[in-house]
Amino acid sequence: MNIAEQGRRLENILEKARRYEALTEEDIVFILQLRQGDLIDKLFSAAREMRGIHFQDKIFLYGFLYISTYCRNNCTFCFYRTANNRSLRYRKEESEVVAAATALARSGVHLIDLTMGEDPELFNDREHGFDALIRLVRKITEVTRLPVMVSPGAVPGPVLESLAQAGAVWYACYQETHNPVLFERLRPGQDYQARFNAKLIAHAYGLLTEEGILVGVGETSADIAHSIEAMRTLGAEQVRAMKFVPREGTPMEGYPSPDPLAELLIIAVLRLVFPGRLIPATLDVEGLAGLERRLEAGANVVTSIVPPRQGLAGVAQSFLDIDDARRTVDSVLPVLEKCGLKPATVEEYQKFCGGPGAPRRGGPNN
Ligand code: SAM
Ligand code: MD0
Ligand code: SF4
Repeated sequence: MNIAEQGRRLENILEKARRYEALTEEDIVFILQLRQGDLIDKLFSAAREMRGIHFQDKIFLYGFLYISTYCRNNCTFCFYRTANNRSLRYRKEESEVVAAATALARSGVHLIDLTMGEDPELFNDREHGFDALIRLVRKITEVTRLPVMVSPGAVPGPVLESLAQAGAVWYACYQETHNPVLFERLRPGQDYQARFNAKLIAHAYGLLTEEGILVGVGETSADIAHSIEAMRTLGAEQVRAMKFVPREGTPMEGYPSPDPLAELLIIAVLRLVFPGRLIPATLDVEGLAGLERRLEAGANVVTSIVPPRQGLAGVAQSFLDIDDARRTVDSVLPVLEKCGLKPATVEEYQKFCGGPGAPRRGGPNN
């Protein structure tokens, strides 16, 4: 296809998206292979236009607390895999988590994300294994009065029910890929279907769900199109793409660092396909320096805001920008302003995720 034909093809796809028509697998694959600056600008501009229709200039800000870095699993991409003896390990006390969440809430975030490895202290097959997490969710909800997201891995159904009863609003659990063969390479020994089902069960208990894919781990463009279809089937209210960061001490340590454009193109496609859903711009991959690009590609949530100097780590990047306070609300605000955006109010966020006028869970795609 010559350049003029590519331009026409892209314009057709963007027009389809503006009419809320479903994009085909071929449309998505076509967008993912774009490498020409002016066409990519058109794509990102259409993604921002769709974001504006649904969210105006309002951006949501998520505080992130990695409360335990112990994990029973051996995901090949993850620094915190059980076999990595170079990984930093800690397990925060309830009082430390409450203090950090309070500081985040005061700083102006809209949500607190409690993330952890599949910590053997909780995943111990004992009846009350998850009680401490359930208590913590109740406490953080009470103290901060903000919606809480839990990212505890693939937990059993009854635990999801208890987390919902304790006040959790969101359950985040990323499949990474919807190609079961690639899944087995990334998450060896883990049950593909059980991980996916956990999100369906979470929905049934009234939790909102976040689904996500890892970018640059050997997937094809068709795999990505298939993941987008799976996100639609799931009805995930928040959908993410995150570039893989090779980490020391892991089997994927020497894997080539992926092309940064790939994540941005996927963010834009997600915005075209799911214009009214939440799409993160994470600080956890390229830190503050990577925020503007992600917002310009159509993201509308800044994630991985971490309180500095409290001994808290990131996931894909353990330390980047944390202790020099570049992953804070104050550091993010000038970037929003530069993009012509501003933070939403807490009330506006709560309207999206549970207050009166919120979209029905598992409801229409847009
Ligand atoms: N342990 C829970 C789980 O796996 O669902 C929750 C936390 S896990 C650390 C959160 C996500 O971080 C993973 O699902 C993966 O998408 C992302 N992640 C982990 N290591 C990464 C890396 N090296 N590069 C990019 N993303 C990574
Ligand atoms: C992020 N480091 O948003 C966080 C994490 C887990 N729910 C989120 C991957 O980038
Ligand atoms: Fe554990 Fe999550 Fe890392 Fe996998 S991605 S090793 S489950 S912390």
